[in-house]
Amino acid sequence: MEILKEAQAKKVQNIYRRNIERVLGALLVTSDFWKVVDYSDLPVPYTSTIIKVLEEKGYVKIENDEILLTEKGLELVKEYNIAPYKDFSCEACQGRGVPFYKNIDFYRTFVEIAKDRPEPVQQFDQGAVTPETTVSRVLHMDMRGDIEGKEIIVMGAEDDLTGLAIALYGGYKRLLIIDIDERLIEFDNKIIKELGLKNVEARVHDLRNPYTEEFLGKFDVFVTDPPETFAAFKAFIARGIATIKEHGGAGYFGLTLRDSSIFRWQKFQKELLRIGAVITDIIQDFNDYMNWGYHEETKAAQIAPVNKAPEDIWYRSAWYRIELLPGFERTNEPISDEVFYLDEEGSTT
Ligand code: SPD
Repeated sequence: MEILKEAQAKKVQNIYRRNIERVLGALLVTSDFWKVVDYSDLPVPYTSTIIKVLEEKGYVKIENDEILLTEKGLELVKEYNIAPYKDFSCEACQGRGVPFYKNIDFYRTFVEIAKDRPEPVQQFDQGAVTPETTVSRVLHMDMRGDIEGKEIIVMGAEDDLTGLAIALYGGYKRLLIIDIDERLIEFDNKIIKELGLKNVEARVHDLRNPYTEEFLGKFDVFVTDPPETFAAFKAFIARGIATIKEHGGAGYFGLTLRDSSIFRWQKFQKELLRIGAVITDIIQDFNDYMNWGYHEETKAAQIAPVNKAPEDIWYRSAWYRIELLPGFERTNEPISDEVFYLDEEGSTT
């Protein structure tokens, strides 16, 4: 409670005792700050503040960019029976429940095509998921009956190439891919043309602008991966829901705990229920993001208690699937770009 109060005094409000325990449990198995963030399921600024309080109180020391529990820290862990972080997730599917190699030809084709993809840019908070993740997303959608014969819109986050992957996979009735980044749309269109892919269109669109009639109520399924501020969540998810034709339609998106707290998840989830959605799937750590080249320029790098950049995958997100129930709400208001990417919990943009 003392550690919690100190962290809260440093303006970290959205944490509770369990978060301190998770950080200590992570420190029992790793000294890498970015792994501690991952294992704690906490936003970077919150993990950083907790580590700084632990250091001030002599429970940890930082040497050569490694965070180490001191004798006093080890005694604390023992006194409160804090368990080390454990990972028993399935090695075959990497915890996703969908092994990417179930359709190995599709995976190989996607990897070959994705090797020339544009680099992530900071301007749009890009950071692409691994090819294994993208392929698993598509297989998961197909498994849930959301590809065959469906009209699908992929909205933003095309740095993950999920739209292109669905186009390669086929089986849908119609596919529309929209993204603000011209480079990604050009990349998709080049492949679509070269391979002669049918019933698919990729075009530039800024999701902050309201949709025209051509988007509203025209699709069975939407897919996106929003930044984590509430404004961005509304821009991406409310817009996605507005594209759905009728009840029974579905939406897919990632939500992370690296740029957002569990308290904000509750706010997101309440908003989903209010709109008339039901959450059918939350697969924790489904999405693995490859490290992005602009890390040094981010708030995350500045506030981290170490100078070492992440070397391995540490940024992961849960994959959500929602279904729309009778009477669901369609909204289509302009979205302000204030706090679109960064706020007190977000730091990786
Ligand atoms: N800026 C780092 C990469 C962030 C990628 N977006 C993740 C969104 C999760 N909803």
